[in-house]
Amino acid sequence: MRMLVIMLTLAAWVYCTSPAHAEDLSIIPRPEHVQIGGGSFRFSNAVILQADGPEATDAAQFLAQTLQSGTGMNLAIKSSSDAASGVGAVLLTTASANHSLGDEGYELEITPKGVAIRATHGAGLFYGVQTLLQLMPPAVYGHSAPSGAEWVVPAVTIRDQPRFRWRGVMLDVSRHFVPKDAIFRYLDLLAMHKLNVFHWHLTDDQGWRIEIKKYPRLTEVGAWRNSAGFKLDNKYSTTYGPDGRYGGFYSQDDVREVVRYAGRLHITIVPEIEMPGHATAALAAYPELSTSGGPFPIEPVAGIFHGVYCAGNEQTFTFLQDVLTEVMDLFPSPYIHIGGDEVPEDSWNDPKDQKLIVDQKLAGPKVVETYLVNRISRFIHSHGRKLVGWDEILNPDLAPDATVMSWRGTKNGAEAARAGHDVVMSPSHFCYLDGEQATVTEPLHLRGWTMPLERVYGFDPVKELSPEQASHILGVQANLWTEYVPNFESVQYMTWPRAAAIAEVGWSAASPRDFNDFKRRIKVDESRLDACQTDYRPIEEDELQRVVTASKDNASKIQIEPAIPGAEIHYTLDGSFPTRESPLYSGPFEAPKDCKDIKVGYFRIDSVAVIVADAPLENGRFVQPDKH
Ligand code: TNX
Repeated sequence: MRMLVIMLTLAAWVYCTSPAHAEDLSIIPRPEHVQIGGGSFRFSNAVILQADGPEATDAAQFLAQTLQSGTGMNLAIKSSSDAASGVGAVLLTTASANHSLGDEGYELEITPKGVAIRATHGAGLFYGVQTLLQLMPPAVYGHSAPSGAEWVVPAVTIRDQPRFRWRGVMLDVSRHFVPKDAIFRYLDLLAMHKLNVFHWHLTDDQGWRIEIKKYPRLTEVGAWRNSAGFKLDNKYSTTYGPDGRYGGFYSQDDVREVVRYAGRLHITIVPEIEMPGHATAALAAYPELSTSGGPFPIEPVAGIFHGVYCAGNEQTFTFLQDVLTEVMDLFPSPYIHIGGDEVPEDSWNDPKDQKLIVDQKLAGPKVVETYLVNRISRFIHSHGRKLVGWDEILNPDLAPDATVMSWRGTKNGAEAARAGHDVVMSPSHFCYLDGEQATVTEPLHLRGWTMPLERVYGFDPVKELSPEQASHILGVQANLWTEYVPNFESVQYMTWPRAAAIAEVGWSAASPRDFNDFKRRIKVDESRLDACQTDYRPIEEDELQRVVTASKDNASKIQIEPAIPGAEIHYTLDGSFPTRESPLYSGPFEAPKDCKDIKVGYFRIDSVAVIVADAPLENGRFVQPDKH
């Protein structure tokens, strides 16, 4: 089915490669300035890529590799001094760029004779290449060229640069582990949408996911739990060790590979090592560093726990600094995230922390966390890096160069900016991708609130801030917590297309913001995601209102609409959550009279994203068709 959609989209594309209007292009995020020219430029093996230095060569190589795998074309790369310029050339250059383009901006000029991409830095050239690729048929992102496809781009001049320099997505790999190869694929898609920060949430109560040579028990003990957890059926999760336990971790070699890969995509990876709370998995391995002494299980459920590092114990600082030293050796990121969220207020009642409060004259328990954060901040700072933390770290005594990630609304971010801290806006009521994408027909989720595409798209990180405060807003970030996102397909489903909305919030000018136009472009983006074989939530499902009806010919029969193309339908009549083992729907049926509701699960064939809708029944009959 998906294949058919790709082919139809492709066919439509080939016949309209020369748009008359800028509004016909489908670039995400929307570029700053677009001027349509006349005619088009055709890619073929005869086209030469001319690069004028190492950064341009990197961008040219990325373009050549993408075209190679997507179209089968083999384009030669030449240094611009020895290549014949003119017809049939794609020029990539940092030499003649206009400096007002900034660090990440670019100019892309396409005429029937050739293509030029100009930027001041490699990142800009890379984004120029991404835009060029988005002007091609979406199949360019795939791995098998459809026969007869024409690789033609419209003549156009684009000048473009980002609104914010931090355009991030956070992925929680603690609650559910995402293997290294999947991380590569995830990064590819972030880069396609000009997102430039991958915040890797590597540790939490439910799992420690990064090898630390000095403390091997962190991954020997901390990376594994007895079940998939979160009361989920084990079969929805995919990463089990040889002994059958759930979990996994990245070796230091894995991390180096991922960091190198991200670097080529101009993505900074910001690692997060949670402290002082959300530390149960670490403390299961080293309970002597905790406030209570333990023992601790690797938590198999969601929540806020008392696995907290003891700030009154010097060994805690030795440990945390050793861990961060290895982390900073692995990650070149200027920012190191230390968590800092959701520390229970009564955490510091143990004798060592009580003594610390007296000795250091700390004004109450909340300041114990600040004491720990500021010591760690000094340590990170002395290594030439900056600390980032969730907004709970905000406190009058917080080290001035600490960056605050505002998740409990935007007001903490606004306050932090007023106090002179840099801020990343990531408020849960706009940016949390663990919220369901619609009110019906969505997978099991944690938040119990709805985070539809339109809401994410409508976010403005500097709304209601003074110019002075706004100058401290580094940018925006979407967060995907994975308590109920048990495998990589579900990660993709929850990420796309909402991360594309965050990309546009972070990159494109605040106005115009036209959601209908964004949806039109998302339809094309879906074809790109199809070509990448990436799951996502199709936007036409927004129009999905009613999935259960009484059948027309016999009102006593229940009829379930095949609302999601290609999905298997399973249902339950006892209120339980449908699984693939629940009865398979094969046509209208009569429900028992005592049955109160029907739950319908749409199971995509190619993933386990479960989509559930409810409908009330009375005397075994479906009663409110218009209210769903
Ligand atoms: C709060 S946001 C958390 C996470 C949970 C998330 C669930 C934040 C800094 N902490 O530990 O996974 O809610 O939405």
